[in-house]
Amino acid sequence: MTAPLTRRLPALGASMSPRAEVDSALRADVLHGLTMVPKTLPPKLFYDAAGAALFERITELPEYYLTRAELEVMRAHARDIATLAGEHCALIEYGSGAGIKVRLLLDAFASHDHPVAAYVPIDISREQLAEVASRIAAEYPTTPVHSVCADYTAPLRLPDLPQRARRVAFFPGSTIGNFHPTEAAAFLRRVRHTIADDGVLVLGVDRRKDSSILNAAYDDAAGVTAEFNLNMLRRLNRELHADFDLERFRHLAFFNDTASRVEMHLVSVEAQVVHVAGERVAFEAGESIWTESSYKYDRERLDALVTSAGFHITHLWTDSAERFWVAYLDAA
Ligand code: AVJ
Repeated sequence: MTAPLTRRLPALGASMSPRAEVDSALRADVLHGLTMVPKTLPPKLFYDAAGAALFERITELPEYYLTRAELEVMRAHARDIATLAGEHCALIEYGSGAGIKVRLLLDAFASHDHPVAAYVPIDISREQLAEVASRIAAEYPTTPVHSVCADYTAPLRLPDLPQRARRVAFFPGSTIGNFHPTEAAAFLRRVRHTIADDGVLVLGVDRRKDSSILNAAYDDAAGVTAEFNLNMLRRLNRELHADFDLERFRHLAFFNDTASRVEMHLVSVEAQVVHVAGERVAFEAGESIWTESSYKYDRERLDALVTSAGFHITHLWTDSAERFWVAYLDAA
């Protein structure tokens, strides 16, 4: 993996790494995944500019309750979080996306008369990150913003933060669900290391629930999630000179109860050969590319996860329909 790419605002539009470097990492990830059994592509590849925009549309779908449920919890408890975390905090957000949720926290800290000493948004979607970081820097002029365009599934280096600032990590959206539980624990251990002994983690987690609700959330009637899934192939066609025919793959999403995860796949509707970055990739009829897992947590699984990563749940909030959790975690 390449080194983390950091910069200070307002260096908008500055290229953070040579294009060729990015492409070779993408090529390696994709060819590695497509030679595995079963074929797999990592969900981080969803988020090119078109994919980030499609995900924003998903968050507004009637079936996709996650974002609304989490916002409900954040609106109810952002002030509690700011009170608990206290003064002189550096806020580090893993996956800043459209930058909506963090405003609730930034506002809550500001209304307690102790605005955060720094905000570090980390995201893989370069265009969206640049836009969000510059807007937040403009709206919160006393808060230095240091954006980091990086894949946080790999170890990354963060910019220097204000001395003595308490580190508050924010990992919203239930993106933790994209990791296999073993990897989720390894990731949270890295976060635990980053925030140090006096740090905090605010974690958004989707709760395990009836499969009919989950299946609808990941296979919406309007077909936006299907479009989001297929967009990964469109991206590979463009960036890796691949020749996926989007008419010959279909979106599949279902809750796997045994593993407690929603799986998303792209299923080849017939036997075919696709070319990707100069390599041949053969598909049998019905064979799929596994593009995402979204693990769903019950209390037992959540406790096991956070405990194994060296955290302790001090507060656990949910929405009125009890679909989603926001956990406030201390270093154990
Ligand atoms: C952004 C990873 C939380 O898993 O629910 C939405 C992505 N995939 N619909 C999720 C997603 C399909 C989303 N996360």
